[in-house]
Amino acid sequence: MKDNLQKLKQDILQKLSEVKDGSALRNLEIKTLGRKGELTEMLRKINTLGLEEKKIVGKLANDIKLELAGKFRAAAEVLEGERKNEFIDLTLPGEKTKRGHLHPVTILENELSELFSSLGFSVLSGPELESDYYNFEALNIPADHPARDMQDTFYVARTGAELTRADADGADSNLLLRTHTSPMQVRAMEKYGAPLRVIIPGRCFRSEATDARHEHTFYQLEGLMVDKNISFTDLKGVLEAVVRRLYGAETKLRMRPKFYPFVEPGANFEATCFLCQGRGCRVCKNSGWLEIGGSGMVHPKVLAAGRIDPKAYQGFAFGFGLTRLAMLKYGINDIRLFNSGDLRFLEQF
Ligand code: FA5
Repeated sequence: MKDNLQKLKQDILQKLSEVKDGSALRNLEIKTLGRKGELTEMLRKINTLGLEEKKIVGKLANDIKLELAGKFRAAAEVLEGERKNEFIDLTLPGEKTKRGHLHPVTILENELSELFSSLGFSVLSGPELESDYYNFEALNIPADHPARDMQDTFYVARTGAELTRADADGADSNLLLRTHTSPMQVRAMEKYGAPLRVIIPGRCFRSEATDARHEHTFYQLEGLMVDKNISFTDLKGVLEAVVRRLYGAETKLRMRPKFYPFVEPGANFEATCFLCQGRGCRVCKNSGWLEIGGSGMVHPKVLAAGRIDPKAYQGFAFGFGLTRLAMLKYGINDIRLFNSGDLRFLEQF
């Protein structure tokens, strides 16, 4: 036991000579002299020795304990002295905290939300995990409609609890990742009735073969206005105001007929190419125009699904491809960069 005590003492003195700061010193002191410290444990064992041995070893252990306590005190004083003498240069520049910033799609979403709010629209959000009913059926796209092929998506199995909600959503309603923000048209009409002015920005999903302009996960911004005596000219006026705000006062808007089952008539809308100002370039495939989204007058069947009388009210709706808008605004040539998480890309905004 005497040998063990001597060995422990040498060990501790060695470690003490290597200590560089106050917190390391405190840790070593606790490990040695603390309640469960190595030396304390050894002192406890002395009780198990015979009387004669106890006297000799006990004295040695106490001497070592006192000696080490003194060494710890001395080391603490030295470190404290060094700390006080340390020179702190207050004129050195501080460490810079890295600040994050908004994603380019969020910047655009905020800009458009502000613009539409100034036109009297409220901003809503809706579920990304949507029912088949709201995503397709209520929008006049029945199960066998060819328009479903254009918007293939990811389907999610329901649990027992969700089946109850499916009944409320409509018959045979499976869950899926929404393919567009249009399901919120019917949800908003059901909840708020007419008259109504809302926009719904949000994330959408499609089972796509991805390329520079198509992603499986992207953002849209839906708009819906329902009132008495609403016409196509109101739709065009609102869309014009938006593209001019986004791309400058000289920007022109072009609308061309396009079929969507939930509007009648339906149209896509295009803006003068931001890069070539309509002269034709690589980005607009030499057409001078860039497609931004789909729009039209709300189909009477969709108004009825939203419990609004189609004989008393009309409405228009539009869906911007928000991620595509961001590509146009910032001159980004590959949509896949948005979800890449690549900081070299994100830090540019
Ligand atoms: C729709 O999604 C309709 N819900 C739009 C609409 C709303 C029409 C209201 C009428 C009334 P479409 O599939 O064309 O339509 O998509 C609209 C826009 O979303 C496209 O112009 C494009 O900008 C964007 N978009 C569609 N698919 C993708 C994709 N895979 N990746 C990125 N953007 C996409």
